Amino acid sequence: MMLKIILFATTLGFISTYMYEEPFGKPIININNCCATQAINNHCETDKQTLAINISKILNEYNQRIEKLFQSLGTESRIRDCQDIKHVGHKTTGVYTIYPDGTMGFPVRCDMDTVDGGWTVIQRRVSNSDFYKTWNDYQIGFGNLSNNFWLGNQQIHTLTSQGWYELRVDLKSVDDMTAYAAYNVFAVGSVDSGYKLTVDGYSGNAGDSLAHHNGRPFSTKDRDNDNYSGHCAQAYTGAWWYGKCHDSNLNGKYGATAAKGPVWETFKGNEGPLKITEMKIRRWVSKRRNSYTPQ
Ligand SMILES: [Ca+2]
Ligand SMILES: [Ca+2]
Repeated sequence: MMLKIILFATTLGFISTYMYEEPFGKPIININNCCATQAINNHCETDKQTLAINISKILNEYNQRIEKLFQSLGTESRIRDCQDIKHVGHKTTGVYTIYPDGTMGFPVRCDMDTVDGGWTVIQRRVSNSDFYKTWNDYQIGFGNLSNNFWLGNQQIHTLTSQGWYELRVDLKSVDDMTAYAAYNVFAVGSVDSGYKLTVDGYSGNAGDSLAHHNGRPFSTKDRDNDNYSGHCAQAYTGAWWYGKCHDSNLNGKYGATAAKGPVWETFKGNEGPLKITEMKIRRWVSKRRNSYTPQ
């Protein structure tokens, strides 16, 4: 199911890119006019299904070609994340498809506005939506890349396995105060580790509300991996790298108080659910690595 969703999302990118350029020398399909004049006709559904299958075949073929192309070029030529999207010349914040090693590619939101851009956004909340979701939901990701979403623990793990990543957390309170927390080191482990969090090297003005969570596996309402006799995810209506239980809870219930909301304790406390949160990661590139010791 996950693969299908990712494939579909990926293929949308291909349609908009490749159809426009008519790669086969002629238009492949015309989605908009399909069945427009015979919407009640049963043939319409059959035609649509045939069309969908044909599109899938074409796009799968393209995926394979791109995969072969990447293999022939080597790892350095892949579009691995939003850092690479930036380097190939995109300057606008929005949704792009990336191709981390070992994947067929998937869409991500790139923040090209915050401090030099090149950020791959892994979490975003800008309005009320349901984040009280299951382990499986957090594993594969959910939401809409244009507003509220969790990218997916598996995708975040894949990304942070490609190199050395920094994390930036941007926060806005209900009274429109902004603050950020940055970490020189950010990684999420494999599923076998429970998507364990690694963070280090804090800077910023929001305070360090992640230190407590360093080294903890991820917990959800249906998976208790915390360091507490009770069930942190259920007690605080969220999903996080809970310890005993939290200093931050950015996936908490939107607007909730009593530490159950999306809070960053060192910024607005447990009673200050945040209005806007964004977690974004960026791969260190060599010119900036000089001042730090690689792991
Ligand atoms: Ca527990
Ligand atoms: Ca606390």
